[in-house]
Amino acid sequence: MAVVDIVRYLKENKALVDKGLKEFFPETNRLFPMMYYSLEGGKRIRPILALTVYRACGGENLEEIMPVACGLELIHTYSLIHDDLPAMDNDDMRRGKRSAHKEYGEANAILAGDGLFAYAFELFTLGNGCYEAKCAVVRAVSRAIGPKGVVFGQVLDVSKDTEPTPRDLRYIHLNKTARFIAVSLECGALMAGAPAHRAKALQRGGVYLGMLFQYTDDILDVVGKKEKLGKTPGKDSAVGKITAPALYGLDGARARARKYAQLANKQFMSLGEPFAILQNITDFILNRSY
Ligand code: GRG
Repeated sequence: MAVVDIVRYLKENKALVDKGLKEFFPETNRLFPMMYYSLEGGKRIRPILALTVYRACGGENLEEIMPVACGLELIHTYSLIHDDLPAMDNDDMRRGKRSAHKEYGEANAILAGDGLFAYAFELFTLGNGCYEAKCAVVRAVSRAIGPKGVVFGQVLDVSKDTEPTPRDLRYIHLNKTARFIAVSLECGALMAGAPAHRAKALQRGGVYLGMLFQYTDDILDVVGKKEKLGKTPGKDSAVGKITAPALYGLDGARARARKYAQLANKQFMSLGEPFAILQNITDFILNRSY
């Protein structure tokens, strides 16, 4: 595997995504600044994964992938706004500042989320990618985030009616987080016109990467620092959420996170040298502190 300065790679690509997002946010009306407020400050992991895979699959035209990459970030941000609402996790802080409902009130926060969600699908249709690829992106994303994906994962996450089992945890992590990370990789492949078997292989690796991502998120909720996380740690355990450390202890959760990293890397390695950067990203996520 080639030596890559992964911190620099992520920083450069985050800057690229931030620039792309800014261009999609002219001050059209007073809703747009409220939507943009919540967009600022994220790590941009999902769009970076889409860009990375797009390039690894031979894609060379940023104008083709950028609207899709930004659309993914809009949907992710929408999910954070709604996740923070009093009816859900009731978080006052997000991305290092007041969460949307604290800043603008609950009704405006809900609407800013709705605006981001709808605008994302408009972005998926923009750019000079081919019609079939855009359609495939809309289908794949809708499936990953809909009633058999993220929304269902969130239903399980907010329900407190059963004694949690390892199976419950796996199912929540898979639906709430992993499917969305996985579809971000798949979108990169689809926009680059990669063959279906390659897009599927990337999606499979993305599921392991997404499971790893949620494990490290759970672990950071226990050991992370507020200044680095940009949100208050300890909230999940305080409200009795089912998390990896709650079920397996910190060491057990860390061991399982390493296992998911290995599974992701095995899958990415099988795809050949152009995809090696995904192994660097996996290792970064395994060891992340924010
Ligand atoms: C239809 C997408 C959709 C959602 C509706 C509200 C809801 C249902 C789902 C919430 C899902 C959720 C918030 C999952 C947590 C995923 C997660 C690990 C978030 C943190 O992601 P980071 O660390 O955050 O990438 P930044 O701020 O860096 O982008």
